[in-house]
Amino acid sequence: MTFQRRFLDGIFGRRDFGLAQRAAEPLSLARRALALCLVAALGLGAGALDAAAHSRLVKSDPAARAVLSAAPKEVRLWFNEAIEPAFAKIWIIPAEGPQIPLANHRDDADPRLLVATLPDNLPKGPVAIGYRVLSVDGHVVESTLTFTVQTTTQNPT
Ligand SMILES: [Cu+2]
Repeated sequence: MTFQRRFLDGIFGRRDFGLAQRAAEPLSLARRALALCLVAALGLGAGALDAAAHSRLVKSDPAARAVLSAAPKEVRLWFNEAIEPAFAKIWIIPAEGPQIPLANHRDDADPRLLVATLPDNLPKGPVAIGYRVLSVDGHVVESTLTFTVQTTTQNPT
């Protein structure tokens, strides 16, 4: 584990883990996460076995790129394996300003489901959600998803 960490740090540098916090490009983030896992797999010589143990998002509600007529009350993230909420983080990435952390909890009926409560004053337009979970194999998986809350054109005038 220590060797693995040092190996990764040597290649990517520690600062890279903080990059996600200011990155606005989900694609490059996803690529980076994939690269991390591949490098880790090579470093371990475990190949497919290690990649198979890596947490990944399989479904979400709202779905990525969904366009909604009303602001949702929560974000639900389903993973391919059980997630430990204590080591999970979900946050809103505003167009400007600091991240807004969201309280999250695991669904009692499904250990693979993480639920984050959204604020009531969620602005209309695109909403970017960041999430970070700890895989069973010890790798941190971080990515984003974006959905859009439609601007209503109802004007009571
Ligand atoms: Cu992994």
